[in-house]
Amino acid sequence: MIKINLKNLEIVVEKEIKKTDNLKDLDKIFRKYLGKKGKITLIFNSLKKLPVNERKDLGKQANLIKIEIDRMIKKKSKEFKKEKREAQLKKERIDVTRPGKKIKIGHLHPLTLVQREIGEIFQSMGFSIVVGPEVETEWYNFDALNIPEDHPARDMWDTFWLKEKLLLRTHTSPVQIRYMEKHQPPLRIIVPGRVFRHEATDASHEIQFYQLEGLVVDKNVSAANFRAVIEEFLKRFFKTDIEIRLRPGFFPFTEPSFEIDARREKGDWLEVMGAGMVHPNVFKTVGLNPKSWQGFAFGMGLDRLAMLKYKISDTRLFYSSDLRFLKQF
Ligand code: YSA
Repeated sequence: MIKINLKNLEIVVEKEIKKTDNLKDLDKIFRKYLGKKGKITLIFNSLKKLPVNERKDLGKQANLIKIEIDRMIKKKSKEFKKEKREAQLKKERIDVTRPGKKIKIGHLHPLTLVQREIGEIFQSMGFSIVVGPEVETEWYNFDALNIPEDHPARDMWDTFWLKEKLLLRTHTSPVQIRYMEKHQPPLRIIVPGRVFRHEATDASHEIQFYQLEGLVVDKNVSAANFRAVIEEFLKRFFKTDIEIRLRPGFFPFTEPSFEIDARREKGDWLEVMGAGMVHPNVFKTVGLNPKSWQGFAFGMGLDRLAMLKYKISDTRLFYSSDLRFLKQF
């Protein structure tokens, strides 16, 4: 006969269950007692060998303890499942009151800002904005501007040549020609855009940079008008005292020609634009009579103006894609 202290067994199982901290161990306990070869199952299996009176008694007790163990295991299992679900909920909890992640959006490049601001100033002075192609013909970039093939001024504007007399424009001046071919004076335009030069870079020179061309053609236009317009523009653009000086210069498409330097707070002079009175040959090229029309034109370096405005010491920073630089604007 199997001798088992059933009451004692119940206490032992209870302790075992208490000690477990996971479902897997709990399952082991189940199998140990109630599984196919479990201790309680074996008791049931042995019952038939017992005399009837003992059988009844033990069978009843074994049944009671089976029910009890089963209940304890189920209870513990429920606890485990609840704990697990709570932990999961805690982990996955969404706090709808938390501020969202801010999506970073960039901002305009300083050269774009400067180009737009300058555009607005000139528009308020009655200028229209016109654009032209970056890939230009040799004719518009040079010949039409009174710079024939053997002219030494071509050295000053070495560029990147493409196929079939096409090139990357060295300045925005070709748009003067393109515009005057199609429009009759009086006219007043500005032409912002990118230009290219095949030259060594340094703190004030890049191989690509931005210019803003200006052209005014009318019956009575003088260099004094040019100076007045430019001074007004610089005053509005810099909003601070800026010194300028006009130096005599040379451009084949203007006569006379000047170069304009600017500086602030007695710093170094920086050449910011070339300019002059439209050359008679340029008027003739576009079919205008130089005796009837006069004009002034200028081409300013936008990068240089931005350098002065924001006190930037090296023009190459504009094209460096360095966020530490760009984030300051
Ligand atoms: C002159 C007379 C006109 O009737 C009209 C326009 C002009 C300007 C002429 N087309 C021109 O390109 N002159 S320039 O070679 O002296 O350049 C004009 C300005 O561009 C310069 O004053 C300077 O501010 C800027 N610049 C020139 N080379 C540069 C540059 N900026 C950055 N990098 C370079 N490599």
